[in-house]
Amino acid sequence: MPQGFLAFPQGFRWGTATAAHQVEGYNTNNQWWQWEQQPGRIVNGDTSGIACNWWRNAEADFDWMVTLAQNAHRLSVEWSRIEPREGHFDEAALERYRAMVRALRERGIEPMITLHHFTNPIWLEEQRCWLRADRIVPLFRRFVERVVRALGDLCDLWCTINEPNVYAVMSYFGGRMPPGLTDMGSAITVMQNLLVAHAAAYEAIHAIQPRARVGLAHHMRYFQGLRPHLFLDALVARVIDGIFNESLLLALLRGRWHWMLWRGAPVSARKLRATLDWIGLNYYTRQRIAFDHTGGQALFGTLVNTPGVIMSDYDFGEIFPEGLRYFLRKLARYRLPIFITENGLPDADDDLRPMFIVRHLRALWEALQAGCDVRGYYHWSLVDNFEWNEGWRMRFGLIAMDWRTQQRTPRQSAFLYRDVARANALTPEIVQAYTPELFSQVFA
Ligand code: IFM
Repeated sequence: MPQGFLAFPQGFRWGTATAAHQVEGYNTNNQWWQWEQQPGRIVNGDTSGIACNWWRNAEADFDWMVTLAQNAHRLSVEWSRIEPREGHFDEAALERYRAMVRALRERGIEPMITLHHFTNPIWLEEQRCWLRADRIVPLFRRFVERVVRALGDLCDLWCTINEPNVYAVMSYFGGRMPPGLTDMGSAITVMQNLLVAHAAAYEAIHAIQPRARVGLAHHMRYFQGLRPHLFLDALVARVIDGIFNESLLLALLRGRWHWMLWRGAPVSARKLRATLDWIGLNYYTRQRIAFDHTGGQALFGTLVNTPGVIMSDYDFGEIFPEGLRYFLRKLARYRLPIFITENGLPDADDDLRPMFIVRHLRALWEALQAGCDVRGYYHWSLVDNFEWNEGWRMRFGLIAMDWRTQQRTPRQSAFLYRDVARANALTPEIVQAYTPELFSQVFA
C-alpha cells in the first residue's frame, strides 16, 4: 500500500444498518404502528406507511448495496410478523426473511441479524411483558430459537438487542417511545429484563448454533460537563456516563450489575457474565451536561449543546469524531472483536455527511493503529427511512428517498463511501475528491 493511504484490515466489513420497522412498510401489528396513529406522537403526523417497501422488495436496495461496493449489512427481523399471536408462528414470514438473507448472500453481502430493534408485537406490548421477567425472558428466548432455527444456515452473526439503554430510557422514562411511560423505576426494571433476555438468547443461540457469533448493539454517547471549571457539571456527566454507557458492559462482560437488588431480580448478575462474543458500538454524538440544582431532566443534569459547534439536522447533533476513537479505545480493554454497528447523521442536503464520514473513518483508523480489533463499520443508513418520532423529517440515508414516490437518488456521500469500500482505504484521491478541505488534517 503506497505511503499516505489509510488502509483498513483485509476482510474489513463495509456495510449499512437498517431496522425492520424503519424500512419494511406496513408493520401494522406492532406497538409502533399503533403509536404512529395517535395524533401528536410523530413530527408532522407522519406514519411509517410503506416505509422503504422492503417487505415486498428489499432486493432492489440490496442491488444498491452491490453498486456501492458493500460487503455487509445489518438488518432486523420483525417479531410481530413472525409471531403475530402469542405462540403462533408465521412460516410465510420466516420464509420471506430467508429469501431476504439469501438474496444478501447471493450478492456477496454478509448479513448480521438483529433480533429486537425497538418493536414488539401488540399482544406482547398489551401485557407490558418487558416489565415482567417471568414473561419476557421465556417469550424472547422462544422467539429467538425459532428465528435461529429458520435462518441459521444463512447467518451466524447475531445481534440480540438494539440499544437496550435507549429502549429502556426512551420508552419507560423519557416518554418519547411507546408505551410512553415516565417512570425511572420502570426503566430500570426494563433495562434489567433486557439484559436477562439477552443472556437467555445468547445461551439459546449457542445451543442451536455452536459457531454463532453473538453480540448486541450498544448506544454510547460522549457525555461531558458543559462548563470546564464547574466540578458539578463534570460529576453529573460522569454519573450519567456510568449508568448509560458503562453499566451494560459491566453486566454482560464482568457480571456486575449494581441494580440487581431492584424489585426482585430474576437471576444473579453472575449469570449475565461473558455473554458477548463481540461488542457492537452505535456511536453518534457528544452530549454536554449542565448541573441543575432543581433536578434537571434527570439526576440533576440538563442536556445542552456545545456552544458554537456545527450541528447535523438534529437539535442534539454535534459532530464529534473524537468520541468514536475514545469509545473504541475504551472497548478494546475488554479484548473482544468490535463492530461499529451504527454511525451516521441526519443531513438532508448532504453538505456535512462527507466530512462526517471522512473524519469518523480517520478516527476509526487511528483506533485500529492503536491495536483496537474493529471488524466492520455499518453506516446508518443506506436509504432515508422512518426515523421513529421524527418521522420522515430526519434523513439518514446515503441514498435520498422520496417515500411517497419511492424514488431513490444517491447522495454524494454514497459515492464517497463506495470508493472507500472499494479501496478498503481512505486514499488521498478520495479525500481530495470529496472533502479537499480536510486533506491536510487527514494526512497530517
Ligand atoms: O434510527 C435510529 C436507529 O433505529 C437506532 N439508532 C439510532 C438511529 C438514528 O437515530
